[in-house]
Parts: sequence; C-alpha cells; structure tokens
Amino acid sequence: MKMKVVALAGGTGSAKLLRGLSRAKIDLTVVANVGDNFWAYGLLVCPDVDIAMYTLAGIADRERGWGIAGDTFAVLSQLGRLGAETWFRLGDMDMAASLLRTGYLRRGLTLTQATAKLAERLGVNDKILPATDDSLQTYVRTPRGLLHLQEFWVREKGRPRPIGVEYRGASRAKPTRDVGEALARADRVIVCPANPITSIGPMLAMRGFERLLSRAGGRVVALSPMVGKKPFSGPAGKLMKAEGLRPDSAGVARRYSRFLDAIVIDRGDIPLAEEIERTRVSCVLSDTRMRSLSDGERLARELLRA
Ligand code: FO1
Repeated sequence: MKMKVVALAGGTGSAKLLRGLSRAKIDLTVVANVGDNFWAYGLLVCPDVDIAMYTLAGIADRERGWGIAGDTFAVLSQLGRLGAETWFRLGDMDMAASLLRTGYLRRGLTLTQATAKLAERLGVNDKILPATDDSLQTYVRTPRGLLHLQEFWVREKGRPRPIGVEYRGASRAKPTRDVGEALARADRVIVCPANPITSIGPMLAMRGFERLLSRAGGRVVALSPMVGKKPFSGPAGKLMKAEGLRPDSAGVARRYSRFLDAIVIDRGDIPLAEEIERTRVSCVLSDTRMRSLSDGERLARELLRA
C-alpha cells in the first residue's frame, strides 16, 4: 500500500516541492490555498489551485512560478484595448481554466467538483482539493487602505507597508469534508514551503482546521519557506512581521507549533534549531533551496522520513 500524503500548498515555493512529491511513489492529495482567489475580467481565478494543477500536469511555467509555459496574452491585450485594467496578467490558456471553472460554479458545482473536472482533463493523477468551497480571501491592511492580496502583490508590487492581514470569510468558511477525510487518513501531512501568513494562514484561520491537523493520521512536517530572514519567493517576511511573527524559520515553527511535529530548516539556520526545539517541534537540517528538480525530489524524500 502506498503512503497517503497530504500536502498543504500555496503558490510558487510549494509548486517546486509538489513536483518532487509527485515523483515519489505515494498517494498524494494536495490541499490548496484559496485565499489568493481573485475575480478578474468576470472570472474566478484560483492561482494556488491552478499552479498545483499545472505543476502536476507538467505544463506550469516554472520560471515565472505561475500560469502555463508558453502561454500568450492576446485576450489580455484586447481587454486592454477595450478599456479594462490589465495589471493582472491572465494568459490565454490559463484563462480557459478560469472560464470553465466560473461556468461550473454558476451551474451549481462546488469549487472542489470544478477543480476535479479540470484536473482530470489535464491528466493529473494526484488529487487536488481546495481547502474550502466557501468564500475566503486574504486582504492586506496598509496605510493606503485594505487591499486584496493580488492588488497588494501584483498591482502595487508589494510596496505598501503591510500593517496586518484579514481573512475575509474565515469565520463562516469550513474545510470541506474531502479535506477532513484526507487529513484523518493521512500517513503524513506536509506543509509546503509556503507563505505562513497568506498561503497557509487562510486555512488555519478557518474554524476547525488546526484541530483536523492535530488529529491527522500521521506526523505533520513542514519545509520552512525561509532561509535566514528571506523567503524563497514572495512577501512572506514583511507579512510575518506585520502579523507579529519573527521573519525566520523560528517564526514559522512558532506559528505552526500547535500542530507541527517537525520542521526541515536550512543548514545555515542552525543557530535557530535550539529555539525551535523548545517549542517542542523537532528540527531537521538540510539544504532547503530548490534549484533543480532533483533538489525537490531529495527534499520530498527527507520530508517523508522526517
Ligand atoms: N503574479 C504576478 O506577479 N503578476 C501577474 O500578472 C500575475 C497574474 C496571474 C494570473 C493567474 C494566476 O493564477 C496567477 C497570477 N500571478 C501573477 C501569480 C499570483 O499573483 C501569486 O503569485 C499567487 O497568488 C501566490 O500564490
């Protein structure tokens, strides 16, 4: 019997590890963040669901970290000509998934069902589950007001000073039954190297999600997204500070300490190991930077053993 592994995933950093995990001989279920979901051009775009789907289908644009390799932007150009704002660069092929998804949702399918249909058509063998079927979106509080995560990160290029984060809808959103069942059955839960505030944070903000993790079948193990005070990608450091967390692997371990059994951190962060272990999270040292597919495969193996 294959080991049942559930990976909690966000965007770019997570995708690199998912590529490695998909090559291990495991039964993989990805629980994807929905806090980045964004209505653009009348369509629901689900960046973290889609990057997981494109990665596992082998068509992701790995360089950019989002969208489909070789995509074009003809529709976006025409949208611009017609007067739309085009700062959110949704590619032509990428748009196809959002078009169908929006249609499925209008016909009454859940996001989970819509995702399963799209992933199947793309030949994905692993399971991809949105963390919730309810509306849950991340907003960043800044001196210029409240900005949706995509407005903060893409339109404003992460420049406004974040003061805090709001997970809109979190008090009503519930993890889906599929997510609950996958976690209960899991032999191992892996928290991908994702932004703890904007990628994993929305999941943890849902009532009951941390309890599901604490009761998960197997050990819960994270790969830290931080090396020193820098994240692999994105605005994790700034947002961790805004939320009162130290922007390093010890801050990540502290945020997850209620449910985490072990964390893999970079060898360069060895001075943090003792502090992490004091939170009763065991610490494994490794080379955590993923420069190649083989780094992702090696880290996947280490996480399955940790
Ligand atoms: N990121 C950008 O930096 N610029 C973009 O124009 C952009 C468009 C985009 C379209 C679809 C999609 O699924 C993702 C897209 N992203 C873009 C990535 C996205 O903003 C974030 O990196 C993720 O939300 C973080 O996980």
